Amino acid sequence: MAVERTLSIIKPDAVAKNVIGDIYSRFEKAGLSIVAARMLQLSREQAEGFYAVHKERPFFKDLVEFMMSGPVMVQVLEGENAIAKNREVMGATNPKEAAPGTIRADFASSIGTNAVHGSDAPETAKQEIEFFFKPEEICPRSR
Ligand code: RTP
Ligand code: MG
Repeated sequence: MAVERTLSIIKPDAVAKNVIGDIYSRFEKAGLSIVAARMLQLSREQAEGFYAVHKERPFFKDLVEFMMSGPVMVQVLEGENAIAKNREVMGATNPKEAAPGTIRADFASSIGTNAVHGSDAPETAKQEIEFFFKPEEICPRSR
């Protein structure tokens, strides 16, 4: 299996719940290493730019407002099969459909307020990592 990198965001609701450490622990237990991280408050431009793929969707405005509503923790996760593994640990977008023990089952309150983001494919992972981090800000664990 290939070593991959993926972009993860702990969204404002989960930061406000004070569960950054709990979520980091789940990543690490799943074999994912945090190789870059930054806390920031997204500007409207950043939130709209990051979710530009959804700009025609009815939930876009609410999504942007929510992502700007408080600080987020942004990290690059590295490990074997990291993109799929992170999405497995996250659980389904809608917490009502998320498997027990997943981050969204435990911390998300609705489909819009759903605790975490994770890249969904190699190409989007690359774009999303570049959106937040310069190459020299990433500290690879693998050789
Ligand atoms: P994410 O991008 O945040 O990791 O989530 P995802 O892949 O599981 O879901 P995606 O389809 O990419 O949607 C992005 C985010 O938009 C919000 N959403 N709201 N109200 C709605 O029907 C609705 N649908 C999607 C969610 O917060 C979702 O995470
Ligand atoms: Mg998505």
